[in-house]
Amino acid sequence: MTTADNISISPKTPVVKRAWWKESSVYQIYPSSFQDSNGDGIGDIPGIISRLDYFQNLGVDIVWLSPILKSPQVDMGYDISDYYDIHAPYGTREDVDRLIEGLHERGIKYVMDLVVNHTSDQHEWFKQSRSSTENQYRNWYIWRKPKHDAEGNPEPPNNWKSYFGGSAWQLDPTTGEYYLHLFAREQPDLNWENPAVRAAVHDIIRHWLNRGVDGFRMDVINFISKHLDFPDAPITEDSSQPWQDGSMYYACGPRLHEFLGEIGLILKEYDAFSVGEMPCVFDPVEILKAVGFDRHELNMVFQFEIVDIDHGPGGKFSRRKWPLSDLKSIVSKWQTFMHTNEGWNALYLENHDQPRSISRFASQNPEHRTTAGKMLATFLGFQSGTLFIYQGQELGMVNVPETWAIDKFRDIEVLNYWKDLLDAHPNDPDLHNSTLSEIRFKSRDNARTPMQWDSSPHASFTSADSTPWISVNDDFKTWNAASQVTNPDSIFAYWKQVLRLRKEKADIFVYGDYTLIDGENENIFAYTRSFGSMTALVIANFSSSEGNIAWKVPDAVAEILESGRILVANYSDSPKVEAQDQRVIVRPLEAFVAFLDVSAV
Ligand code: TEU
Ligand code: CA
Repeated sequence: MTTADNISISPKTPVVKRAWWKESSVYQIYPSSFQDSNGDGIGDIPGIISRLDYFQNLGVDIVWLSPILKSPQVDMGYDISDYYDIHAPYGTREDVDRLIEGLHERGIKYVMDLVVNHTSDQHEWFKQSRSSTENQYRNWYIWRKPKHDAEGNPEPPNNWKSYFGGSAWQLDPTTGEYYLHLFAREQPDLNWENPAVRAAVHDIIRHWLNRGVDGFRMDVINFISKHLDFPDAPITEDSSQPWQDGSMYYACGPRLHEFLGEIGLILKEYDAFSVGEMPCVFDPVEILKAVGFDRHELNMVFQFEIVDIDHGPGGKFSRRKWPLSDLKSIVSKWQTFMHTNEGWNALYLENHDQPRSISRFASQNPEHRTTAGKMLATFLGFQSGTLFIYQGQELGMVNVPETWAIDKFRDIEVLNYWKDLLDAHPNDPDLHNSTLSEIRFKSRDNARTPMQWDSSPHASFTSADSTPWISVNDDFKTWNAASQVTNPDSIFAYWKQVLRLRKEKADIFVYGDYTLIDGENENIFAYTRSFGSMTALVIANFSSSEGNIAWKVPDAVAEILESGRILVANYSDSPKVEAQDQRVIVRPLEAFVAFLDVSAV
């Protein structure tokens, strides 16, 4: 079957092609919160260099750093003012050279965050662009004339909303025109229609590849091609809101694959790694256009269907209770589709934009926390795709404490959201309180608290007498790397095992196929991976409150449980199989992998 854009959708599974980037696991570092080396309370590159052995010990192949380039830090470095210089508090270009060298010495690759949908408003290109309609950089950004209301006041060219509140358009007084910014108004969107912009991006890519970078994570890369007529978005949200979701007109726009193809040519020359971030698209056919093996655009994409699963009717700061069967449909959809169609998945539950996975998908209750962290590692770590671990996830770090008031938060998204709420509802303490608890649950700052290295002051993220830019989580005395790295029962040790198994048994865990088992069960997520004579059964009980569950073992997997062996498990004694009536007693949050190779029996 063939659809538009020459994507062929295959009815049967081809043999999955091998590639080094499929067998790699990635560790994401949030530079400002990883390790401070000079006591200014901000993590930095020398700090990361001092922890190089930690990555090697964990067993990752690639380290990805969130942006470290020069930036006014309106959005924590996702607003770049110079693509060739380093944000001074993080270090220098020479520090980056040393970092790359240190990683390479340990056989680890370095992936850089490429933020080119937009720049900072302090970038020289934008300063020029806004200075006059005649400036040679004018057309590097997206400028439009105002609309006018009945009184003749200027209004934005359309009703698109920005991710960080208000309209996505900002009126610039110098020329009386609006520019587009899908994120903060200090993050103007580049005009990719302009070949000079694309050439400038290609130069940046080559520059860093030549300097030793091994690949890129590309920020909101599916937003770079917009519908140029800029239509109004349909009213899909609260209709009293003037600003609506315009993503249907800028996500995966008309020229996306042409632009990605140009970048892909450069990446191919260097055999570079690539993962694109693609919010707002849930159709795998759309994403296959970028990640199809022979398309030579991107290796893989972060899709958002899992991390958007609990967004309620009022957006991310409202809740939605989701049944496990929803998660099963989502996971199975992507697993099966990419496997059958020569695409590839990026596997993640956390990053710098998401709350902590234990708090969100399982239970951070102290009696369950370790089991929960290991359960999620099992659930995610044996799927098909390239595995991403976000700093602290390997330690079971959780969301910010319930005691955090709004003044503890640092993220522009949350602070703008809060300000808009106070403006709209100044005298509604109940609403303020309920919103604050949503913020504690979903805010991006949950992921941004400093790494918890040990039980010393500030968890040794920074020196005892300095103040971290954002508070360390209260639980650091118990929950830290020092207490876990040498403990064989820790979450850290468990992740290490998962990473090792993916390497040792790459045939099955990287290249094998995926089958969902018992899709209706609302507590237990079970799937198999198989390759040749090998089958692995992965069981993850998401429930912590149902007590023990007597799981009727489906016929398809009974043999694996009876004759196979356990590769990894999050309870210290083996799973309780009652062979006679084909039941397994699955304990709260229990997870394990049973493995059978029939050629070896
Ligand atoms: O995020 C893009 C994005 O759409 C979300 O993950 C975003 O954080 C979320 O919608 C807010 O609710 C990327 C970066 O990962 C993020 O840190 C940046 O703020 C954003 O792009 C702009 O560069
Ligand atoms: Ca520092």
